Amino acid sequence: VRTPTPEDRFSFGLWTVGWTGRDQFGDASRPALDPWEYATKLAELGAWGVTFHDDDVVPFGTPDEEREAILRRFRQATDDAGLVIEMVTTNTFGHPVFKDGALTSNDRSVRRFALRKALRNVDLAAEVGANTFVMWGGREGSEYDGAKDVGSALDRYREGVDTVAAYIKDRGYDLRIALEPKPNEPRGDIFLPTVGHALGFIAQLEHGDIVGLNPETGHEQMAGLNYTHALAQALWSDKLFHIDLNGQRSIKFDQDLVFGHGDLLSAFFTVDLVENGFPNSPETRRYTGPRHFDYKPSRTEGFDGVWESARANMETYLMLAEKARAYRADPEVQAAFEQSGVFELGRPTLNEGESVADLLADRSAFEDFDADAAAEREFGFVRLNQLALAHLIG
Ligand code: 3MF
Ligand code: MG
Ligand code: MG
Ligand code: MG
Repeated sequence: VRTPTPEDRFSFGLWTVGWTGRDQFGDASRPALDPWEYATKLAELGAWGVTFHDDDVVPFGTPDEEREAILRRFRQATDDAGLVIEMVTTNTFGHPVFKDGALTSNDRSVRRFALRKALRNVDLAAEVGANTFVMWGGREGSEYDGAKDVGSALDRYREGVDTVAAYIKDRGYDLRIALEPKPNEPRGDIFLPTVGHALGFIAQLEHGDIVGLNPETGHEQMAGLNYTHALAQALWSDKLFHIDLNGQRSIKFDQDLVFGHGDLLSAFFTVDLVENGFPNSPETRRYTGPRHFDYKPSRTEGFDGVWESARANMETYLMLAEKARAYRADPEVQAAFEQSGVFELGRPTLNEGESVADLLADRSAFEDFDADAAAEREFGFVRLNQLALAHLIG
């Protein structure tokens, strides 16, 4: 597989390679490097961009002057390495002040603090040239149903996101918000648990036009859902602003494995969608954002393993992209699409200009329709899937 180049637009969160291995049950298994060291190394590996939480670069509570100095040093390093800072996000989950949430904490003073933290970070995001501002509300949620007025919590969530969006517009920043759904962990239940919930929420916003989604592979799969379908619906809704690629093996804790190290066939179809678009509308509905990884180098790995795992994400993606291209171009696959009705689904159900009255008058559609005969159609989906599998492992 070729080495990744900036044209591939691979990007990584600093907190991915920067994870020191501290988990619920154990201490760090690796030391922490300085943020600029991670950035430089990622560029060497062929990454195009980096992303970060405010606190990944400037530790929580750092005085302003020191903050400026750290940010200058970091930006010097990314500039020198030719890295783009494509997305910035806010840590509203780490400090214990956020233990009951940030924008939806029952404590109003915490909500105001969280908003200020996010707004300050919006300024930073614009300053470093990011186009996307991800909001992952990891602590927005509850363990006990009686402890949260969910109606009020959603009011406050809307108030918070709308305030941030209004601020972005007011300042004229070239920035869009991407909400990141997750069903649980660290809260027992997190608000906006899936892409579908988040789309419903966005529809209730005043400034929803600049609010979209950052779906993560593992987050949808933790809920037993189909990540590729989640991307597809977000894309269909013009809300696929950003993606977090990683690997997850079924419904369990958030594993953050390397992309492809979870459900590989699903990863193949994810890449197929991102690279090739919908079979019936490949040009018009397309994801054009970065190929962003949000994974964790396993706790068993030292720094060799950290860099190897970062490389593995990109390598997997490139291998799958190659295979997905061959899959779509394969005449046998195209024939199987035809037989399967994949193209037929692209055709509107009603004829052009046909009214409901026309449909009701069409006896062939109902009265004379031979349901039993139609039921005999073979779709050939298994063969189609086997062709995908053959491309994947062949
Ligand atoms: C947690 C996550 C987060 C978000 C990040 C926003 C720490 O499961 O996925 O990573 O991705 O906060 O980008
Ligand atoms: Mg995650
Ligand atoms: Mg995850
Ligand atoms: Mg994520």
